[in-house]
Amino acid sequence: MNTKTIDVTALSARLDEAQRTVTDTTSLAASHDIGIGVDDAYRIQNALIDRRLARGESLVGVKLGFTSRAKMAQMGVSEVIVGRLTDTMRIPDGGNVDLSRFIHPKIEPEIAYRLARDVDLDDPMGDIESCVDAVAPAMEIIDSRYRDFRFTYTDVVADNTSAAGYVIGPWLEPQDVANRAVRLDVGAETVTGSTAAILGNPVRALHALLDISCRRRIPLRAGEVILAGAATAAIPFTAGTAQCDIAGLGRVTVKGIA
Ligand code: OOG
Ligand code: MG
Repeated sequence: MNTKTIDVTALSARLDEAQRTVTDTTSLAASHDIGIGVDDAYRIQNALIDRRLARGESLVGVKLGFTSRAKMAQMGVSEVIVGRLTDTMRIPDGGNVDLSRFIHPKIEPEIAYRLARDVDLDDPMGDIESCVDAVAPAMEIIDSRYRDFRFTYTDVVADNTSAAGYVIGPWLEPQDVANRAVRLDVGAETVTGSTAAILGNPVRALHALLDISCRRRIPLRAGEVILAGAATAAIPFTAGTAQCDIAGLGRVTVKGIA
């Protein structure tokens, strides 16, 4: 019988330290002599979030990852993942962010939903769409704590899905956001795509989230934000303005300060 267990405390401390000291670390899987399963990875993520909450941060939402093929192909991971957003990750629309906070930040275009009501985690077939009261164009700053953004599926779950920052544009009435043109400009780099890349329709990200949240007991509370996952591959976030335009939803910007 294998009596070894994963040291959740030590592994979460390592990722927390990497984030706080802006120093990359190596794959947990590679440095662990026994496999880290998906359940373990979410336990490490929980412990990591608990450390942040103990320092006074508060939970403000959740994010999905790998809901588009562009992201799956870019990172070599093909299953939807969920991470948490805290208040210190929020950057106001049009605001500045100090890039020295991050190890090797990238930015990606997202759709944000807002919850008006708590979601019942005992009803995986529940109507999560009816809990949403607003939708907005958004961007996510991702900053893997792993060297060169190289990780396994369980590594990235443990690392709170590379979550590092987010910015949300003007909130609008809930609406069908399928097939909207997406454009992200960062300095001389531009990436274009469609919201259709997000599981065919970003609303499916809500259903995927409900399924994972019910299984993993990830609370979804009134007032929280949901990032549905990037529609395109991420691009390096260099100094200057990053701007995301989503047809019919409008624009969101953030300025990276070197
Ligand atoms: C993981 C985060 C993926 C998305 O929108 O697909 C993600 C990563 O790419 O480092 O946030
Ligand atoms: Mg993302």
